[in-house]
Amino acid sequence: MLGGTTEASRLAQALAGADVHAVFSYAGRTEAPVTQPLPTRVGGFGGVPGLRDYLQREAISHVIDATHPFAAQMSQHAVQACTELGLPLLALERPAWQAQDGDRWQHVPDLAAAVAALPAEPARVFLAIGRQHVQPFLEQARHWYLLRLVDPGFELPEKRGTVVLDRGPFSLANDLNLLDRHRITHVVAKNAGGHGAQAKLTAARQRGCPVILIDRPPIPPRTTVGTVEQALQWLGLSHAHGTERGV
Ligand code: 3Y8
Ligand code: NAP
Repeated sequence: MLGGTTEASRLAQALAGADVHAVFSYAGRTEAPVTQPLPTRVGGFGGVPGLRDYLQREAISHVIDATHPFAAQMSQHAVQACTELGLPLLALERPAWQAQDGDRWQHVPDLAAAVAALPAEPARVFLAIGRQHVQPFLEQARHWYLLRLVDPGFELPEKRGTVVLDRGPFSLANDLNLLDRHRITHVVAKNAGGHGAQAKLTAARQRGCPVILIDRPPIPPRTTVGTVEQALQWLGLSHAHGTERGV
């Protein structure tokens, strides 16, 4: 299984509990990822050819893509490799977040549109999208940024903002405190879905804070479920009994 999300961790628990022969895969983007209850591999496969060779060498019978909705390249590669090998592929993907009463969301299609959506007047922006795409926002020099990252090592220029280190899943109390302490006026987030990153949106609603929400990138069609239980059923483990399958 291709991991890296809260749902992937929950599925790993269920597979380990059912004695399924499975291996958990991380990309290796963080220094010390959460330990999983399954044999774990870390690092890229080497594109589609590398993934295809891995799946054949390890005699994998089923692939479950439980990566983040924004991990579009990994998901694309999984579709290609499994199609070429005729391997069953399932995506475990949480539904996108939907606005509720009180939400002040502006949906944008991508990162560039999120930068363009920032207000004309100086703002204090909680940029909750990780560290890969910060530069285009920093170039909007009138704004102050709060970054939340997993690992240390990313410094902001003086007076341009502050970095907090935290891994999540995050709590509402934590994120309300973050908005208040840093006097945040805007939140920028990916429409990740799920519960692990949702607290900042609930906090923004309670504070009447506008959110610029980035739509998910396109991913080719594949069989998709939204819950761990559905993934277990797909594996023929409706009540989590043992099986000879590999994942
Ligand atoms: C390496 C594994 C679990 C999984 C927990 C979820 C929840 C907490 C919220 C905010 C948003 C962000 C970021 C985020 C969340 C969960 C989940 C989720 C968002 C870890 C993890 C890995 C990563 C990679 C990391 C990215 C970054 C994105 C931070 C582990 C903790 C912003 C996405 O420093 C970097 O290079 C980090 C890169 C990809 C996005 C980016 O572009 O920077 N996730 N996150 C996975 C691997 O190597 O395969 O370290 O334990 C996993 C989790 N991150 O098991 O409980 O399920 O979504 N992750 C976003 O949603 O916008 C933080 O701060 O509110
Ligand atoms: P990505 O852009 O879709 O993938 C880039 C490359 O990283 C892939 O082609 C693959 O390398 C490698 N890779 C990605 N996920 C992998 C995995 N689970 N196991 C092995 N290799 C993997 O991916 P990303 O957006 O950087 O996400 C990386 C990881 O962080 C994923 O596990 C994802 O679930 C997690 N994550 C991402 C986000 C986010 O916002 N993007 C948020 C939370 C968690 P090769 O081509 O060499 O095989």
